[in-house]
Amino acid sequence: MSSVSEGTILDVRAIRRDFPILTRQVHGHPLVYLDNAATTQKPQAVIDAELGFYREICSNVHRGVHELSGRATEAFETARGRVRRFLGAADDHEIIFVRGVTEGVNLVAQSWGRANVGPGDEILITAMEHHSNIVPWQMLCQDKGATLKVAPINDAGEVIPEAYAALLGPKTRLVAMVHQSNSLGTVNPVRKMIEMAHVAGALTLVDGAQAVAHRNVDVRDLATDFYVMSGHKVYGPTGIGVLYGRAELLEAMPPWQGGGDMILSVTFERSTYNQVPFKFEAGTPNVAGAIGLGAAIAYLDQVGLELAGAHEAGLLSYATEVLTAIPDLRIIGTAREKASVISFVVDDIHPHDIGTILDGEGIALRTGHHCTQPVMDRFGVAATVRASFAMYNTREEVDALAVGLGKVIEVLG
Ligand code: 7TS
Repeated sequence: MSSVSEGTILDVRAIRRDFPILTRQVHGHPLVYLDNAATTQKPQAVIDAELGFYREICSNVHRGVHELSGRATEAFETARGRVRRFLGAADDHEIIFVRGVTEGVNLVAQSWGRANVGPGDEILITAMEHHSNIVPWQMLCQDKGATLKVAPINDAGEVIPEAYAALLGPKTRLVAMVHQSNSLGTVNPVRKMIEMAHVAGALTLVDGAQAVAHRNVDVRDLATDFYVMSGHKVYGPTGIGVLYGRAELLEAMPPWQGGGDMILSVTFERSTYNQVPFKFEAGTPNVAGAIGLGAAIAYLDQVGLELAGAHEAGLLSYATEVLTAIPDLRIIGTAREKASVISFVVDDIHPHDIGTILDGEGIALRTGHHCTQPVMDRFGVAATVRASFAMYNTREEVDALAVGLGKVIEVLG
């Protein structure tokens, strides 16, 4: 790995050299990758870690006595330890490997939820949740006769504190909240929101899909009961993610999926279950993915998330300044606390047309509802164009976006 961050400024050029894909051309132009909220690119260290598993130690985990299985198990559990430190959890047993945020939320809704939520109970979410932090709760509430409550947001895209407080009550069993919105960029005051939820007697789940790539997260400092993240948004592989849960909650929760590795003993009459985290990891896990995620975390440790976050904050304010100067462009999401995402619409031009023309210039960004349809409804738009930044992006790429938008407006405006 060539990148080293010295002092207080990120060495972006060195970092870019660590990401092989960034040198490729798209439609005859250098790739300008601004779709990091959908997924980030992978450094060579992560690619090597996945490849290394398949080339050197490929085998199943927790079951073989042979050398390769022992090595694979050790690498898999080392990755779990890295995730534990990354999230500030107390114990490796509190780290459950899942496919990603979507699976993590579904696990909590189906396991904890089905055991603890009943008729008349309430689950509270915010109006800026990703569909993966809405639909699993909706399904649970429908099954159990519970009610889904939604904390509204203001015109800037911030949760309205008084409304949030008013919705918390003795019936609230759990509050599920996004740490950082993928479509607005809003960073929620989750520490305060968690504290308020606990005072009301509710548990909390934080969707950290976006947040963990841009800031240091400490689940014990936040005092959250559950925290979920996806590996692929934090420079790691796809198909691997993490559910953090407080040990005593996880121990009390029933298993969700049944199968190999999650049991202690099985007869046709009954089965007994393994301890956490294995109780929640039925079947052969994504071993290579977990090892790749461990490598991504090691890479981030070396770069320093604080430096990366500061660099991205600089890009966001520069992009905000540049895009604000474009006539007829409206930024959706203007929260005071905002990170790495800029969503916008341009009068009378469909976001998909903007995305297609920009793609022709080698600029990759996302257009659509970003799996947050209620956010689109709240702002009265069907879709937005979204540029989202990672630590390897540059001001020159923001300039390229502005030039590209100039062309779009010339052609379609
Ligand atoms: N929560 C948030 C805040 C997200 O941004 C996403 C993915 C998810 C949950 C789901 O994560 P997954 O890894 O389980 O799919 N967001 C996006 C996006 O903004 N564009 O593509 C995926």
